[in-house]
Amino acid sequence: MIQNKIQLVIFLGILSKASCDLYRIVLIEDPKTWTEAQSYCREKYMDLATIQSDEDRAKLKEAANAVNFQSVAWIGFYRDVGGWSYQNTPISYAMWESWEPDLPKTNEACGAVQSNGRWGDRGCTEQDYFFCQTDTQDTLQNKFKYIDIVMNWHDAQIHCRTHYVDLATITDDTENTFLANILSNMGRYYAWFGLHKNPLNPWLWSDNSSVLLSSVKWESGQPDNVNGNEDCVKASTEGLMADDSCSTLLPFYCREHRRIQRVRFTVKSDGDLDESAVMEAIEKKMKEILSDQDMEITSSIKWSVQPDGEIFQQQKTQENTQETPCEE
Ligand SMILES: [Ca+2]
Ligand SMILES: [Ca+2]
Repeated sequence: MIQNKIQLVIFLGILSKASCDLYRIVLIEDPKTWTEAQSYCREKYMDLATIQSDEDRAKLKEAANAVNFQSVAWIGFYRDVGGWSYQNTPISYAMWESWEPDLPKTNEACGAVQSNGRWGDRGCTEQDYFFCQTDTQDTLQNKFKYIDIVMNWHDAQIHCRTHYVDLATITDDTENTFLANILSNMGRYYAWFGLHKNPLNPWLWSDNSSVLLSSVKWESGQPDNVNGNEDCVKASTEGLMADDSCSTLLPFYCREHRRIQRVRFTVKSDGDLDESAVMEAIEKKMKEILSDQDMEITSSIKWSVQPDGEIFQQQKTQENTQETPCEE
């Protein structure tokens, strides 16, 4: 007698595949300094939260409301205190006077070299003599030009760019001493050089995302730097920001990234579906998809059981299901 066994054939195909990056803002209520909070977020999540859009503010509010939090907490925004540069190239050599730079209350500051060889930050509208730099590198005498006329920093820069290359860049002790000696020989105290703190971008995000100053929402009257060292930023539950001392202990918001990969499978079978066989086939396929993206399943797969007790539902009609991939 021939045994007539029904062979179950399962065909598994991918109907659609879409991935999207989602994020969530998490409130950590344990108070920390800004730097401690940053380390914590970087270790457990992605970074301190970036609050730059209405969506960010809504997610921040959601995180606060979830635990009925009504106070202020750190976010990933801070003042660029080390932002001294030559034409936006950060300085690698500095010879500040011991109490300088001391202009925390202004966002605009320009650098001057003094006859004692030390540097000071000065209001850019001060009138000072200045040093230009030429395109000749052979000797220090040829490389630098002392201009014995007083101008504000910006006019001095225009003068140097018009007649030479730019305001001077001081890169080591030899150059610094050379310029200081010129000043003391001339009986002058200050001279501008190319050192400048960029006034357009004094604030940075912890995660290095670009700062769109137009989308940054401050509390009214902030930032005021009232303590002179308010280089870190906290936010209200509405996402309105204020500067505060970085050593203040505050709760904080972290940003968490989540990647959602949505894959729709089509399963065809010539018999009744054997759920466990389909599950096994889907699991295999998912591993293939993830390994294509250098990812792996780190925990076991969970299956949602539908109200009728089944995991899979037979699709009777071919619907045109246009899903938005990022909806959870
Ligand atoms: Ca100063
Ligand atoms: Ca403040």
